[in-house]
Amino acid sequence: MSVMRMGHASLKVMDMAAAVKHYENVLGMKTTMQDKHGNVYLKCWDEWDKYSLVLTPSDQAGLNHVAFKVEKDENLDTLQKRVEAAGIATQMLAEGEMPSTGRMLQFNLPSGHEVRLYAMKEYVGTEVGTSNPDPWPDNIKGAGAHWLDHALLMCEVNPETGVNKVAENTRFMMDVLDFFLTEQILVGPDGTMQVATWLARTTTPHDIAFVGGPRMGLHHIAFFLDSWNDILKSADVMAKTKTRIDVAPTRHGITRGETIYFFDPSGNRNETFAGLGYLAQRDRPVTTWDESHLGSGIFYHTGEMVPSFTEVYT
Ligand code: M3P
Ligand code: FE
Repeated sequence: MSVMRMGHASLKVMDMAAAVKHYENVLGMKTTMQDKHGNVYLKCWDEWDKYSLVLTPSDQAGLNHVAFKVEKDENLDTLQKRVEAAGIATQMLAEGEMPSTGRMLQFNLPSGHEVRLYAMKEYVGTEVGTSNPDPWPDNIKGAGAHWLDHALLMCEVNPETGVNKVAENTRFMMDVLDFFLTEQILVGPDGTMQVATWLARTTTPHDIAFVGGPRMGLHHIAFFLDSWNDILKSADVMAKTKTRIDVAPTRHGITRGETIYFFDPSGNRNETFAGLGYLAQRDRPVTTWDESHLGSGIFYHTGEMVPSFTEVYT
């Protein structure tokens, strides 16, 4: 066991006050720390480490990096050798480079997205604690997201030039970081072009996903909710707070997740995602969606793709 789960996402935002208000009031996160560079750190009520989201001031939206937590500090040395052996340059960032966080192994995926792996982050505990806890705390705000669940990264895919960063990333995540593939979309004349993949290290259907597009970027970060009812309530919260909704509550065929997509004030897409979907086991057969079932894979109810959904991203 080395990579355990997604640890945090670091996002660029253009208006820090508006962004903090969004993540606090709509998602229900709490600010746990700010640093001298103006970065703000937040966590969800059911998370025990100091932060799962870092907001950094910028003149544009987008992703700085995604980070995964590994089980032991020594895993970082083993993984550094494996990543380098795969032909990818790495850097070991010293402890404290990010506050309350141990050393981090930094590198870029074949798609160009920056990834960081770390083993240590300051433990602060969940809002209900570990001693005879209640099922939820009294001070829940907004959607009351439990935890940061997954990220979906857009990767360059160009059938004309043969560039397929979805396939390259997927191979890397499986061969080097020991992720397993749960679902994929295969298209093209002979149905072999891998244009989207869902991969896991935990027992949920995905911890990271890659979808092909004209350029690399961030499609969304997703937060976990318990149930369909919580998804509908989160839509109410979005209406009340005038949050821009991208896709109204529906279900994914892929992963079986119940979902709603919306934007933070800078235009970074968020998702609230409910339900386990299924228990993802390492020996589970890979689910494949073909080109003619793409629509229902993504939006199961209508079975239709929404063009802006894959065209608009940061
Ligand atoms: C999810 C998910 C796209 C599909 C998205 C699916 C961008 O977000 O959580 O399964 O096509
Ligand atoms: Fe998602």
